Amino acid sequence: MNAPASPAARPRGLYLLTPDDADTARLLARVAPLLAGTTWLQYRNKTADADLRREQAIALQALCAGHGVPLIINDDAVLAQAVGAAGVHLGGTDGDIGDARALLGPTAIIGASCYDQLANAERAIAAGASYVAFGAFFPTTTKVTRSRATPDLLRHSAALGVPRVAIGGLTPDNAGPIIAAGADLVAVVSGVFAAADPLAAQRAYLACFQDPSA
Ligand code: TZP
Ligand code: MG
Repeated sequence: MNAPASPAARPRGLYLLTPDDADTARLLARVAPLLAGTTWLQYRNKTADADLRREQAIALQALCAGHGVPLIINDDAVLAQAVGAAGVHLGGTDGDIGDARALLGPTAIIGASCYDQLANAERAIAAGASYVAFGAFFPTTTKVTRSRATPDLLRHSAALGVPRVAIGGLTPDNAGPIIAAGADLVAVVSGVFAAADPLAAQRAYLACFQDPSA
């Protein structure tokens, strides 16, 4: 059910970010059916306190390990290490990429928010990032965003040599041209978790990878 891997086996497909949900059992029940079609899962919760974040990260790590899906922790490399997650995602003010690499080791997946700037991506990769994220591509109510990335940024960043993630307001109706422009992974919160039928929404995103020009 996952999107097909590229010839170089670069990760490709749906990068699912968790919604803020204070009920851990409910969060797991929402995530579990989606893991078969998820390339990477990011634990992101902007409203939980430290104890709940730790509880949820531990539970998601166990769930993801059982499905062979890498779990990436948003914002917090120390939490990623504590729960044995596959990696961490860092925004511009979330801490140093080199420090995270030193903490998590050479095989960790370390992602960097690069907003709408190729130079941010080049710096992040030089510092040790293993993927870069550009966005927001479209308006979103999930996060207050201050940058608007474009398909041209994806076209002009093909030589970076690491997976490129597109994020922000992506839907099954607008993801195709973003994938066609070069996004390896489409990162999504509301398009899946706020959908009436999250599994059907997920299938619709994955169809965009089969035929990005559609
Ligand atoms: N970073 C840039 S936009 C965004 C994040 C975390 C929110 C993406 O959420 P949605 O609901 O897929 O637009
Ligand atoms: Mg952050």
